[in-house]
Amino acid sequence: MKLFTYATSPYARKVRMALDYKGVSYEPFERCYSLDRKEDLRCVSLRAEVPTLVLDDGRTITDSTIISEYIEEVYPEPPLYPKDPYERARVRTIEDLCDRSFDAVGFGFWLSVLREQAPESQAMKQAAADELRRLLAVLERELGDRNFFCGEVSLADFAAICYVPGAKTMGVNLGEFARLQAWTGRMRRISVVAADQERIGKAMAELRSIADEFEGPDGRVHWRDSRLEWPIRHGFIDLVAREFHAGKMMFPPDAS
Ligand SMILES: N[C@@H](CCC(=O)N[C@@H](CS)C(=O)NCC(=O)O)C(=O)O
Repeated sequence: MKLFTYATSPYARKVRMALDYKGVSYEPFERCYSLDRKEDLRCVSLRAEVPTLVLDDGRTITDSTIISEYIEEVYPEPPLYPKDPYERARVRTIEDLCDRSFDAVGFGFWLSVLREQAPESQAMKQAAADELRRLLAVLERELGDRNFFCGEVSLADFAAICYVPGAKTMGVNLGEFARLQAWTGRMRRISVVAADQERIGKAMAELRSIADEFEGPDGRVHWRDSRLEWPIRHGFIDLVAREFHAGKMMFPPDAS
């Protein structure tokens, strides 16, 4: 199998950890953001997003949640979803919170760093940090006194580890969330998580600029669903309008 992936994409990281945890072998193809950097990915995925899994017979699966469910069905051991239906629902809920809300808050934060000169930049950073604290409090409650979110290690843990350690960069002290901090330590001791942390650490160290990471060569940023909701909900609609009128927004292709 082939996996279109990218070291800093939380969606791709989640899927990679799931495959590694189950001992499934695949060939990773690093494809960074922006449509013009990944013609081959465009040919196999309607939305041209990472992660995309290409099976040995050429069939493809896109979207980290759908890929993870497929992997679980084809490679059930070790399981990444608990047996209990309610706990399975909790895995999906926590994964969704990460994919939708944590992603949007992080996107808002990095956009404010990228647009440092914009009048809204400081307020956006503050709004992102404030909402991140509220999201971390939700995770802290979900974790409760368990070692992992849903008993044993599950996809919920792999989804969350892609976001929780990033709190520091956004000015939020993880020490405010003692249970999550201890969970982070436990997660880092899992070999596939340690390997992921090494990959992301290396990618961040090699980053030349935020623009390099965030924008394609045409200067456009990838927007979609909750990434669009977040700045509007927080009152930064003028910044979004300026981005749009300056031709700096990139959306997944039509009919995807
Ligand atoms: N719902 C998708 C979201 C995937 C996604 O947004 N991937 C981003 C990277 S984090 C991407 O490939 N963006 C396209 C681009 O920037 O060109 C999933 O769960 O896999």
